[in-house]
Amino acid sequence: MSEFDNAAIARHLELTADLLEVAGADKYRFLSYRKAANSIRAWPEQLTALADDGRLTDIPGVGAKLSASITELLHHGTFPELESAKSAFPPGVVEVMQVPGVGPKRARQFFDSLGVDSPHALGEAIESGRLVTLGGMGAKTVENIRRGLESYLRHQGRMLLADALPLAERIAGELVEGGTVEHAVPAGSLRRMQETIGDVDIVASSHDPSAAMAAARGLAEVDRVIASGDTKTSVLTSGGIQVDVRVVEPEQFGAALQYFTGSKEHNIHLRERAKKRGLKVNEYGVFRIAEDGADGERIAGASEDDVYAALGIGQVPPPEIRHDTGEIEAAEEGALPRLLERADIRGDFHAHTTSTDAHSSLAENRAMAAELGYEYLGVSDHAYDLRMVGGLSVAELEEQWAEVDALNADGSGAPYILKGIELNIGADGRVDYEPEVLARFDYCIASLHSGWNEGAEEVTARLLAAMDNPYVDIIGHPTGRILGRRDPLPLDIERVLAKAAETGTIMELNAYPDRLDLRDVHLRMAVEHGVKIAISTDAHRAEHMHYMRYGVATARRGWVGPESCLNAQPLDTVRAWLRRSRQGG
Ligand code: DGT
Ligand code: CA
Ligand code: CA
Ligand code: ZN
Repeated sequence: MSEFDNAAIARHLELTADLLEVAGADKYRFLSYRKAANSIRAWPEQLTALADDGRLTDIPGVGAKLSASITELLHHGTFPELESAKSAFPPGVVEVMQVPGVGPKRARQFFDSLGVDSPHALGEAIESGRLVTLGGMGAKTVENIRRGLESYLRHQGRMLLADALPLAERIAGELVEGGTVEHAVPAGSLRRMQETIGDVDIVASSHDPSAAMAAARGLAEVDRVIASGDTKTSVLTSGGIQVDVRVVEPEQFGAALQYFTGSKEHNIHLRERAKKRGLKVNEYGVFRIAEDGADGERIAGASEDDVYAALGIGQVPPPEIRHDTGEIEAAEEGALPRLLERADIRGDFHAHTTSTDAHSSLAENRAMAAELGYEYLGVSDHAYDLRMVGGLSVAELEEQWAEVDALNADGSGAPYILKGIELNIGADGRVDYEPEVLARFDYCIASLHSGWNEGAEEVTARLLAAMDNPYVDIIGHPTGRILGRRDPLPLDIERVLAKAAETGTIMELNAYPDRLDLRDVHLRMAVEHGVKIAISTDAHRAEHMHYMRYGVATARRGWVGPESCLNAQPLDTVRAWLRRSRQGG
């Protein structure tokens, strides 16, 4: 039996849901697959273990029928509902559906009327002008789809960090446990914690390379071996992910890890630097260059510390910032900032509950916050204007506040719950509720949830207006992007950050794996503007609060230190940073 990891199972269930939706199936049917996929992605244990014990139905949203389908999938690589859904349409139709601006109804329409069966065919239909002849398709809609297709093609073939990292860590662990390798570490874009990953690179050290390569071929996750030589083995996992395992001698491990961590730009800068000093650096070590130009004495290679030191760089730049954007110069001067760490995080400000569209109760979220060692937790459900996901009325808010007060007074010593909300930024920057209601929250997040087709001027103006509202403390997922599915809003980030600095508005770094918004370059700009960052998971079930890890990693990529991070502060500092307390409001 090949081993499917949770992310791979989730993707198969999502594919089934997508196919059913295109086919016009009952909403209840396809949503049940999506809900289950959502739980499974965040589930802390591997489903293969649960299946062995017959415990799959422990997962919320997984009943007897779905449990049987997952068991089939684990044993045979597919299940009957998926196969019958696949046979109804060419699989390319699902890809068409995933193009931003298309969706299931239009994918079906394009297929039925124009035979569009792939993103490529969609591009042709747009170029030839055939799409605009269809009912309901104005020139503006077609233009949106054209841009959506561009964005879709840019992201194709890459996976989310959160889908790849747990797999890579499991594989590295498995290699070490097997006994043939000493160290095994995920390298490449994964070690740099890039938001999307092309392939997984693992660097291993061993005194017995051929045994290590055999171990790589025999990993439980392997579906197919692509190539295997003396120092490198490439495999495809059953989830369709390519993994490159490279093995070196232990005294070369630091040099190999450095080389295969990249980035390419960082490595090129190091190589040039080495050259100027009469040195050469590659994946085997740092060498002096002999008179005749050949490799001379080897002076470093066992550890990354040695490699950088041999090049005259006293500090090792953290992998997340190795992009040749000033980190080498700072490291040389011993001036690297202390970057945020997971252990600095004391709470989470963005977590939804069963009062709106999430799957865990307030008490369950609090229990998770306690498990994570937090001091405080902000509840921030959707506000009234987002009624379609159960946005809270004032009466419902009263109920939630009573529950918060009761939990905070229960003497359990659990993390303190702050009363928050996720407001919707509407036309002209207006938000939900009357000021008297807004004044009763401990803090307010305000997010753009509409206006995806607005221009830069309009959408920036809306955000700036919201930031002038004294009750708006935090801007949620500021650019609104969803990786691989929705491009960021065309915000004028400079103006937004200047306004945030002026008004003391905090910017969210939404840690949900397909958002990571603000992104790295914007975070670094924010820090330079003196803007504070709140790293929040936007949890829609308690387990999602583990996504904080990806938020911290993204913050590090943006050179964010603990002094700029709201939820790295103790509670009294948090209160002082919120706008309302400074304004006596
Ligand atoms: P990915 O896989 O597209 O998410 O990005 P990476 O950065 O993991 O790229 P990958 O897998 O092609 O190569 C892994 C690392 O190996 C890369 O980060 C740096 C190093 N590397 C690869 N090709 C070159 C190269 O041509 N020159 C240098 N200096 N380093 C390279
Ligand atoms: Ca890679
Ligand atoms: Ca690679
Ligand atoms: Zn939210």
